[in-house]
Parts: sequence; C-alpha cells; structure tokens
Amino acid sequence: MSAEQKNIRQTACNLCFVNCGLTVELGGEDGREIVKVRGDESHPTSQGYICNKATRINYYQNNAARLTSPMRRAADGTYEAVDWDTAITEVAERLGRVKAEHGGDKIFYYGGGGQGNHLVGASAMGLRGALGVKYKGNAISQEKTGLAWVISRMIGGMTHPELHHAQVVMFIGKNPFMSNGMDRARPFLREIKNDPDRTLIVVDPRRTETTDFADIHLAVKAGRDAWLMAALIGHIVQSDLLPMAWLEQHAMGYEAVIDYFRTVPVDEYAAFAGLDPAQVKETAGIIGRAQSFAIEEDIGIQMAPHSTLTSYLNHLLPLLTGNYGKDGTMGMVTQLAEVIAMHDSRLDSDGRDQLQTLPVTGAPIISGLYPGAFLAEEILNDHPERPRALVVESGNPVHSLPGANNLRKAMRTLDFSLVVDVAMTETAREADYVLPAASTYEKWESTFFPRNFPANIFHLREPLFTPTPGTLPEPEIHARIIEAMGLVEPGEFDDLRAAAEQGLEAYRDAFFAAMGSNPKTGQLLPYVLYRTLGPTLGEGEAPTAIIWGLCQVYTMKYSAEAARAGWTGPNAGNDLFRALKDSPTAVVIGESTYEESFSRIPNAGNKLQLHLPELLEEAEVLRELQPLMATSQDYPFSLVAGARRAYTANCIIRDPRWAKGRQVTALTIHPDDGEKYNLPDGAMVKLETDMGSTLIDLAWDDRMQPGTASVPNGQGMSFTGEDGNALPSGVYANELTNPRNRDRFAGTPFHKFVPARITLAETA
Ligand SMILES: Nc1nc2c(c(=O)[nH]1)N[C@H]1C(S)=C(S)[C@@H](COP(=O)(O)OP(=O)(O)OC[C@H]3O[C@@H](n4cnc5c(=O)[nH]c(N)nc54)[C@H](O)[C@@H]3O)O[C@H]1N2
Ligand SMILES: Nc1nc2c(c(=O)[nH]1)N[C@H]1C(S)=C(S)[C@@H](COP(=O)(O)OP(=O)(O)OC[C@H]3O[C@@H](n4cnc5c(=O)[nH]c(N)nc54)[C@H](O)[C@@H]3O)O[C@H]1N2
Ligand code: SF4
Ligand SMILES: [Mo]
Repeated sequence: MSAEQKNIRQTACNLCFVNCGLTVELGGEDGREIVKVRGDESHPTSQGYICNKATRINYYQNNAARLTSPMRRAADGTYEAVDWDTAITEVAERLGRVKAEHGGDKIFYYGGGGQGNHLVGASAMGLRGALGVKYKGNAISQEKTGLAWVISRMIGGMTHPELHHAQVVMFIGKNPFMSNGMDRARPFLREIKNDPDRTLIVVDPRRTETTDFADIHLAVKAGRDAWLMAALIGHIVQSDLLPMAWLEQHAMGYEAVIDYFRTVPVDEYAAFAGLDPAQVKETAGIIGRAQSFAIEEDIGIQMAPHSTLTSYLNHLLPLLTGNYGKDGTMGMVTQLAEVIAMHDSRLDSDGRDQLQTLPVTGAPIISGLYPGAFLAEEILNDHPERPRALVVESGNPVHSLPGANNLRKAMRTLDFSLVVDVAMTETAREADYVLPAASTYEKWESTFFPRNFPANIFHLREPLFTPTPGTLPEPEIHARIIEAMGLVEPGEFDDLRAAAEQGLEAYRDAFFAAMGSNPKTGQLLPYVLYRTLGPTLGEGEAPTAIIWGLCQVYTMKYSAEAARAGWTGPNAGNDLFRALKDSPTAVVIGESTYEESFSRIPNAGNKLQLHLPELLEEAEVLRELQPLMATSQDYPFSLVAGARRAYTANCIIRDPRWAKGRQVTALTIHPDDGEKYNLPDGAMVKLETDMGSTLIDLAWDDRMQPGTASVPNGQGMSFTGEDGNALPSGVYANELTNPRNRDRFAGTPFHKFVPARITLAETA
C-alpha cells in the first residue's frame, strides 16, 4: 500500500518537552487511532530518534477518560453534562460577576500548556486580557523559576548548552536516559561514552541509567549539591585555573565571587556532600582545563533543597571558566516565543532584585509567574485581597502541586472555578465547570520549547484528526467566553476581518494600524487574530492565527537571525508563517552567531553578571554545614516524590495500562535498608510523611543510595476502564508532599527530599 492509502502522517510527540518528530500511521475504527509510530527522519533536530514512550501515544489520544461534553457541578457534588451554549453563558456570567465584585486580579490563572501543546496558553492571553487577570502560574513556576531568575540576571537571555559538541559535559540532577530532556539523548550518551577525548560527569545520588554512561559519577548526598558545586568552584579558583583576561573582557562582578571562593573549605564541603575530596578536586581540574564545557541541570536539583542557590552555582561554574559563547559551550538562542520568559528584575542600589509578590502570602513572582506551592495558602484565608476564582487549563495542579488536599479544599472555597482539559482530572473534580478540549492531535498545535543554537526551529503541526464530537479547540472556547461576557462590540473588528480577506500582506498593514488606534486590539490580541485572520486561513486553521502574529514579531525583533535562515525583506513574517503552515516537520526560523551571544546581553557593556548578591550571601550559609532538609528518627528516609521512569509522562496519559514491565509503580529502596529495617523485596508497605500515608509495593534497587527512597512521578491518577472498573496506578505523590518545604527565593518545592517513614503494611 502507498503512504496515502495507509494514511501516514507527520506530527510530534507530546509526552516530553523534546517533542521529537514522529511519522505515524492512522488506522483502527474510523481511522481515529494512532496504530504505528516511528521517528521522523526529516525532523531537523530529532532526526528520526524516539524513545520507548512515543509508540504509546494512542493511550493519550483514545481512552475512557476523555471528556466529550461540558460538565457542571451540581449542589450534591456530582457532575451533569450540559450543552456548550449553556456552559459558555454560565461560565461567562460567573467570571463576569467575580470581576465586577472583586476585580479581575482576583481571578487566578494556572496552566496554559503541557509537554506538547502551547497554543492554549498563547490563546489564553486574550482571555486573561479580557478578564483583567494579573496572576498566573504553571508547571514552570514549580521547577524552573529559580533557574530563570539566575540566568535572566547573569546572562539576560535563554541559552542552549551545546551538549553534542562539548568536550566535557556535566548533568546535575538530570537522568536523560529516562527523562530525555535533550535532543537524541540515548545516541548522545552512547557517543560520549565511546569517545576517549570527551568526558561525561553526572551528579546524582542514585546510580542511574545515565550514570552508566558517565566517566565520572559524583554520587552526592541527596540535597547537598550546593556544597559539592561550591567545592568544585572553590578548587578551580584556588588552583588559579581561571581565564582572567576573558573574565575582564566579558564579565563583571567576578572579583567578589573569586574572593568568596578563595575561602571555601574545599575538602570539608566535598566530604559534607558525601564525596571523596580527591574525586571532587580531580573533577574540578578536568572542568577547569576543558577545551569546552557545557552543563545541563534539571529537577533533581531544581526541586531539591537550596535549589536556586544551586542553579546559581551551577551557572557560575561554566561562566567563571570562560565556557560561554564559543563552540561546545553555550550560545544565546532566539525563540518564536519564550516558555521561560526572561525575568525583568528591578535592582536596588546594592544590586538586589526587588521581586514583585502575591498580595496575601508575599510569594515571589519570577518571570511573571507565581509559585504554585503558594496557591492553596493564597486562597485559604480571609484576607480581602485573596483570589476568588481560578481558571485552570491544560494543567492538573491538584495532582501536580505539593499538598493536594490543601488545594482541593482551597478550590472548594472559591467563588468560582473552571477547568479546561481533555480528561476528567483530579483538578476537574474540584471545579464548578469543566470544558472539554479537543486533544493535542485534533487541532493545530505546537510548543515554544525549542531552544537550539546556532539554528533554532519551530514545529507547527497540523491535526491528525478532527475534534472528538463535543470538544472544541481552546481558542474557540476563549473566543466564546469573551463574546458571551459582552467584551467586544458586534462589528468592532470588521475592518481587520475585511483586510484579512485580501491576503496576509493587506492584513499586516491593517493590523499594525489597528494596534495603534484601538487599544483593545493589543489587550485581546490572540482573540482578535483568531476572529479576524483566523476564518480566512482555511478549515480548522484559525488557531494558527496567533502564530502569524508571533512570526511578525520574530522577524522584526530578530531580523538578522531570521534573515540568515532565509526570512528576509518586507514579507519575512508572512513568508515564515506560510512555511510553518506548509511544512509537515519543523522549520529553521533563525540562525544566531556566537558574537550575538555577547552583543545581545542586555547591559551597556554586554557583560555577563557573575555577582548576584542575594545568592552569594546565601552561599555563606553553607559554612555551617547544616543540611536545609534532614531526615530524623521518625522519618528516616529522604523520599524522591516523583522520579522519571520508562513509563511515566506527568499527567498526560491516565490509563495505567500504557506502561510495560514489572515494578513500574513500586517504591524503591536500597537492599541494605531493606535488611536494616526488615522491609523485604516485594512487600506491601506503608509510606508515611508529615502530610499523609499510602500503601505501595516495595522493590529493592541496588542503584539507590542508602537512606533514600523513590516513587515514580505521575502516578495515582484515577482511571476507570471500559468495563467500569477502576484501575490501580501507584502513589499519588502530592498527597504526601508539604507545600511549605520550598525554596526561599523561587518557592519551588523540595519534591526530591521528602522526609518519609516506611513500615510493613499490617496484614489484615
Ligand atoms: N519518562 C519521563 N520523561 C520525562 C517526564 C516524565 O514524566 N517521564 N517528564 C518531563 C519533565 S516535565 C521534566 S521536568 C523532566 C525532568 O527530568 P529529570 O530531572 O531528569 O528527571 P527526574 O527523574 O525527576 O530527576 C532526575 C534525577 O535527579 C536525581 N536526584 C534526586 N535527588 C537529587 C539531589 O538531591 N541532587 C541531585 N543532583 N540529583 C538528585 C534523581 O536520582 C534522578 O536521577 O523530564 C521530562 N521527561
Ligand atoms: N511530587 C511531584 N510533583 C510534580 C513533579 C514531580 O516530579 N513530583 N513534577 C513536576 C513537573 S516537572 C511538572 S512539568 C508538572 C506537570 O504537571 P502539570 O503542569 O499539571 O501538567 P501535565 O501533567 O502535563 O498535565 C497536563 C494536563 O493537560 C491535559 N491535556 C492534555 N492535552 C491537552 C490539550 O490539548 N488541551 C487541554 N486543555 N488539556 C490537555 C492533561 O489531561 C492533563 O490533565 O508536575 C510537577 N509535579
Ligand atoms: S524523548 Fe521520548 S517522550 Fe520525549 S518527545 Fe521524544 S519520543 Fe516523546
Ligand atoms: Mo517538568
């Protein structure tokens, strides 16, 4: 059969933020199933690579949890299906009432996209503008805001670590063999292992599938990375391995940093981090002498004690050693839109950032996001400024934020709550209204994740299927709510609509004129694009109108980079947009140079800022050799509440049958602990924290560090199979995590260090 007869299509995987290009075969009943999945060889960065998970995406697309009708909570707490017109009218009325009585800033927003779908968040800008929403949060603000704060201030732009080119690579709290989180993770690991001239260093308490490929495994004690990183920097400084002329030319603030690290007790810190000082010093020497060095950190430290301080130290290591803006280090990227927006700091005269905060709890707002760990606390009080409504889209915070039960309670005290999702999630079960979205494969989609260098890409994907009956793409949901609230006059944007009929060139001119003349154009931007340009784009293509807007901005803001990729001249934005729509795989949108990695640093001298006073002061705390989080006699284990395993994908796939293999959901501990505490391999155990307890199967795993325990992420979601029976799926980790255990700078939770007790379950 030919490809067409077989219905072979190109798309991307939505199970992690790498979004590998896929070639899929559609089939099954009505051709609505994804029956075969391969890597797409023509994708410019994934180049045919996929991991084990992509072949199972049909479990996301087709499953018994999919919603097919708007749902409204009745007084008795059950949900009844209502038609779209009723749902939109009532949702608009309820949101309008909160806005009128308390102000739009009391309507909080959470979510806006998962691992494979960011057009919901882009479109929601229009809804948020219409409602006057001021505070938004999402998964980024429980993992990467500490990092964002650090790199915004040190570098001022998003960077790409050149892992595939660097002579020495270091992963800190990242297990790419399982979690990917980089292009072509497994081929990369094989290549670097087989290359005698390159070195892979991995910092992880566990002997992971990634450390199997490492030349150096620094098996740090859980939660003590800050001491290890300080020791590494300390040794490099104290051995005079610094490129002083380079620092003078490209950096500022390094003198204070160097002074500080001259006095760091390297051996003591290394030992406190659980490591042999000789190994730490040898590693520091390798880094200090590397031809090129690149790092990538991930949630192993971003969700651990001292996370923001550790992110700072992690980035000092390459920057102090001159590993920036040259081959094999890191380069500054240009993106169509930023997932992690650069944080706009307001520095006082001492160079300290005066962070904006949430009105009730004073939680820090970084990169425009509030930390989700504060959400329940912000709501559960009688402060006049507390939030009164919550809109959640493409996020499952009751499952993914620490302290699930607090957030459940908080949602029930709000005046109004709305969830827009493809499935009846744990969060949806607490909401007043639930609106069913078309799935990621049933509408035009894309993500803003790509951050490649020198060439960056963007992949706008056409739908594989029409929307499941009863569902709508989010831009249509947003537009209907805005209109039902009476926020636009009939005919208000007719001129733009008429211009769109004449083609993209005429539309561009009319659009920029309207931006100047009607302030609502900007306030409701995605809505205006959707309703004026959208209808002229072809069947089902209206949601891509926002991408047209982003293409205009990108080709103007980064004209040199875009021109190098061929997007040049007065129609550059339109040409790029057409290319994105026409290409079944990712398209190169711009090419940057190393020179631009410096010239785009946003300060007068284009210099890297190495001195962040709050964090250098915080580093003083390390001298006391006191862990920030500790185990105790009551809670002797430090639990990793959510490790990436072969078959976990956040909350994206609810049907637990997608996972293959044994022990996919088990709690793991080291065999020595199993013997010490009399907890046999395979036993049913009780896992307890200060927030709750649960029963779970235990598995011994000699890769674990003694004293630590681990459960996979994304488990414990409710799922009822076709036969009406609920299927079990492991530990609901966030019923056990405490939202108060969070970073003092960014508010990111310590999911990697949850003090826990494990005992044999009582046999009834
Ligand atoms: N299979 C799979 N892949 C995924 C996802 C998924 O759900 N499943 N989710 C995606 C998402 S959203 C993300 S953010 C990434 C996360 O990707 P990763 O951060 O790589 O994943 P984790 O397994 O959570 O944590 C990484 C490592 O941190 C280690 N660790 C635990 N405590 C500490 C510590 O104190 N210090 C250090 N240095 N390390 C520590 C763990 O042993 C683990 O090996 O994965 C993405 N990829
Ligand atoms: N204890 C603990 N908690 C964690 C973690 C951990 O390791 N341990 N990991 C954290 C990390 S790194 C992350 S990234 C977060 C992830 O947690 P969340 O931010 O909650 O995101 P997802 O799990 O991606 O869930 C996305 C939701 O989007 C829905 N969805 C899928 N497709 C669509 C669509 O097209 N439209 C709409 N409207 N909805 C859709 C899914 O059904 C799902 O409910 O969890 C965090 N929470
Ligand atoms: S690495 Fe795996 S899960 Fe991530 S996008 Fe690629 S195939 Fe999907
Ligand atoms: Mo994440």
